[in-house]
Parts: sequence; C-alpha cells; structure tokens
Amino acid sequence: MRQFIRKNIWAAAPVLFVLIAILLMGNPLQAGDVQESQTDKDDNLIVVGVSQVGSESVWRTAHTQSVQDAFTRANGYMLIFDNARQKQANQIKAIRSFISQQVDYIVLSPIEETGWDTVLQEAKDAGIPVILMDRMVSVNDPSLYTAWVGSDFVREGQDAGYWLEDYLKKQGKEQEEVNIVVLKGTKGASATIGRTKGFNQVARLQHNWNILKQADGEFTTAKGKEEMARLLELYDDIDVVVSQNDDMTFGALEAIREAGKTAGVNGDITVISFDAVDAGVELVRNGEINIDVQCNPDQGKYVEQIIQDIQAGKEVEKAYYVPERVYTQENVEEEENVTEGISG
Ligand code: GYE
Repeated sequence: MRQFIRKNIWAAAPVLFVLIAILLMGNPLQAGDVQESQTDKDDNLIVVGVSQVGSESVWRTAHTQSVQDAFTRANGYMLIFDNARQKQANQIKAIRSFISQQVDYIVLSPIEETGWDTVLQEAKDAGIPVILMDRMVSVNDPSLYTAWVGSDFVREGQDAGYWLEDYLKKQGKEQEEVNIVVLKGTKGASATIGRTKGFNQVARLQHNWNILKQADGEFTTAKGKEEMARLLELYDDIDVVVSQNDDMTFGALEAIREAGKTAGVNGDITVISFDAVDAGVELVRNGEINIDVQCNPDQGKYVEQIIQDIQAGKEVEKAYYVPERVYTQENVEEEENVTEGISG
C-alpha cells in the first residue's frame, strides 16, 4: 500500500510542480498582460453615461441609434446607456449611478422639464458636466447643465400653424369655421409644450379656427388611436387633427378609417403630424398625411462634438438647434433641403 502511494506521488509530481508554480507566480503571462493593456485602453476612453427617456416612438429609436453610433469605442468612448422606460424616477436613479461610477460626462434626454434641480446639483458637485439633448430642463440655476442640443419645438408648432393658414386660404376656406382636435404628447415634455405653444400662437390669430379639444396621446400609437376614436365619437365635424408625433398619427389614422372617414389630401380630415420618420414621410407621399414637420433625431454626433470641444478646452454654446424641414406633397420628392450645420 505504502509502495503504491509513493509510486503515485512520484507519478503526479510533474503535474503538482506545474500547479504550484502557477499558484506562486499568479499566472503572470496571459491574464495579467491582457488585463493591463485593457485597463490602459479603458483609461483613455471618455466615459459617457446616457439617460434616455424610453422607447415610446419610432423617433426615439432613431435618436437612441444616433447616440449609440456616436459614442463607440472606435471613437474613443465607453458608453453606459440607460433606458428609463418613461419614468423620471428611473432617470434620476441612472444619473446617481453615473455619478457614483465617476463617469466623465452625463448626457440626459429629460422626460419632462421640471424636477431636475437636486440631481443636477449632485452632478455639478461631483464635477461632471451634463449635456442635455432633445428636450430641455427648467432649473433655477442654468449652470446645472453645460449645453443643450435639440429642436426648436415652438418653431415646429408655428410651421404647422402657418401651413394650415396657407392651406385653408388656397382652398378659399379662410372664412369658414374650421374644427380642430389636437393629440398632445407626453405631459410636461418640451416637445409637447413647444409644439402646443407654437401652434396656438398662430391659431389665436385666426377668427375661424375652433380648437374643439386637446387630448393626451402620450406620443404612442395605442394612445393616439384610443384618443382619436374617442374624439370621433364626441364630434362628428372634425376638420383637422394636429397630432404631435407620427406614432400617434399612425393610431389616429386607424381610428379615422375605423370610423368610416377618410384622412389627408382630398379626405374628410386634414392631418398634421410631427417627426417625419420614414413611415410618416411615406404617408405624406401617398396623401394620408398632409404635412409632416420634421424633428431631427440625429443628435448623437452633435453631442459628441460638444464633448470634443470641451475636451479641447473650447467654449461651447448653451443651446444648439439641429437643422429641420417640413414635408408636404408638393416638396416630398425634393432632396433633403436642410443644411448639415447646427446653429448655436
Ligand atoms: O417627437 C416623439 C418622441 O422629444 C422630440 O419624443 C421628442 C419627441 C418626439 O417620443 O416622437
């Protein structure tokens, strides 16, 4: 028996020797080296924490994509992306987590304008610049964010209003009573506030425009359809629907069809939409949507440029507006006519 054990210990000796050597040396070659160069590389990356509103619309998906395309490793970034699923509390939680992870920049697309003072103060105290995109915040101290990139929502609303004024004039309907319903987006969001304000500024000047109702469609197809169906039941004389994004418009068009009415050019109900995502523009082309006011989701590259400027010690503007256009049947076949630049 003793002999047997001795024999087997000697047989196992080379294996044991290698094992002990590995333990003592802590596997010095592979793992250590790879780890180190990885860490070196990460140290050179700019860490950006992005808090996105959610994924409520086609526009939002494109917006998220533009952010993910801009903050790649190849471009020198480590992106920590958080989808807040339509809850401000989730956005606040994400920002706090970015602060504790000591990210270099926080990028925030805020669901609504109010309620940010405390958490943005925490970011400021931690010395982390905050860049806003898409929607705005309403804070007491503007130094709580460094810059904002987004759309001129009031102008978008005005564009819709001026188009309607012109359209009715061309049809000789400037004296006729025009009944309008509005499908509004997420409550308290800059896009909703601005588009409502801009459109109302024009509407107020028209003695024959009658806004029957403004309903909350929350920027989703399901809610847009539900609200439009309700409005069609309430009123049988709707002339115009102003739908503050394409997703709600898709739902509203279904509701109009199901109510036995027609929409768009030569239809019973004139349709005004916002965003101009591809499917929206397609409906302008086939005449179901009369006008689609573009909202440009391609904002990631501009946010990235701002970060590059800050890195280079350059002064940055407080607000940058992305270029946008409107789509109607008359111009839908024209080339993209917006300039590539961004205005500060
Ligand atoms: O119009 C809508 C999205 O804030 C501009 O949010 C954005 C709006 C956009 O859900 O589709």
